Amino acid sequence: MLTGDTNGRWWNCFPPLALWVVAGFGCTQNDLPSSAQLSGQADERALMPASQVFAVKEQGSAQSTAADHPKPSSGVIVSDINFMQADTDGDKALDAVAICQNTKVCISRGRTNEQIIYSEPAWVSVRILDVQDTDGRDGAEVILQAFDGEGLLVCLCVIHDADRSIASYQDTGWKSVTVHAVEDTDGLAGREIVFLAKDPLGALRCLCVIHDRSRDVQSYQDWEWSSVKSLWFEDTDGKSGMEVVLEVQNSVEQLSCICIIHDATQRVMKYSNSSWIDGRIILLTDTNGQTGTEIVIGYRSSFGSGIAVIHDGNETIRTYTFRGELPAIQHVGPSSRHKGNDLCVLVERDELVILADRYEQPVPVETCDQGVHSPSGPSVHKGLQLLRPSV
Ligand SMILES: [Ca+2]
Ligand SMILES: [Ca+2]
Ligand SMILES: [Ca+2]
Repeated sequence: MLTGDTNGRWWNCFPPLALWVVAGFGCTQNDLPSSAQLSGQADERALMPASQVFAVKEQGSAQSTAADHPKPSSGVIVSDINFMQADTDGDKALDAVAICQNTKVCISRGRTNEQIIYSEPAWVSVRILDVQDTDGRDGAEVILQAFDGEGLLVCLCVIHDADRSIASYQDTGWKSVTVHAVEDTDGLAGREIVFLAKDPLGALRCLCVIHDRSRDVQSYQDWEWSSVKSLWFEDTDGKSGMEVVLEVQNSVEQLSCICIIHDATQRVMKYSNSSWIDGRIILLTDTNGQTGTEIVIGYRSSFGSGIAVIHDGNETIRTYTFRGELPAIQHVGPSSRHKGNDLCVLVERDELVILADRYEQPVPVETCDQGVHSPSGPSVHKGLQLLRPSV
């Protein structure tokens, strides 16, 4: 029924099949990622459409909480800001930030009523994306995109109202940029601006991170990233700074890797497995009670299906393989005596199993309550985040 290959570093799970591949990874800086590929097991089983099998359902009496839902930072920042209030100069009083005359950013200082206009000759239109502290110094910076008369990107610009300056970030290779988040990715004061840039031919140029604090741009690139399916911001290693988690599919829409950018150390971890035919991230949750969130992937293989849990904190993957269709996670919650969430999963022939970090193998149970709840207490969802991809 079940074949649980669930222990330790995943390349130790199948010693005869383990194969290291580090190929073509072109980070523009520093370290190559670790990369492992694992040969799959052959089987003739037909594949089900993804929509039929990637299901995560809640059971029991638990109430949904804010933590049940994906973070807004998973998506693209699309809403333009025409007006907002924030302390932009660091004097603790709110200032008013607005688009004015279509091409300029006007700030009205709350304490003095002084009007300050920020513009550049090349700005024919501007979009304010966010107002956040990006440099780690007092005052929130205004993050904007400016375009020329033909609608082409002039810059990603950051207005530092505290010292009345504009930092302009641009590159001839950036035909278009999509800002995905303004988050702290390096663990240092100030939030970083994370975006995907495409070149004039529409190809992915980079996942780039603006460190406005030091006025530099970190560019992460890989030939495989031409089709980033979705990206998430999550602390996966338990160290300060959010990691950027990329779900990457290849040209035939097979899951090609989960890549995790550790911007604090400028390192990219690449998790892939040749047996992943199609798959995606279905859950971000803590499974072991240690700092750092685990990434749960559901995938189909030629052999059947599986669930892989990436422990980025110690750079391991635990893989559970099943012969049937992709298992559906029924419940996620803590056990009575252990930290971290267990997964209760419906597998082939309508059997339920518990996948828990402390067990070597899937543990069959009659009901999900058996494994993941304290016997007398109410069911609790803790740290559950159901994911919907942002394409
Ligand atoms: Ca600031
Ligand atoms: Ca930072
Ligand atoms: Ca981190």
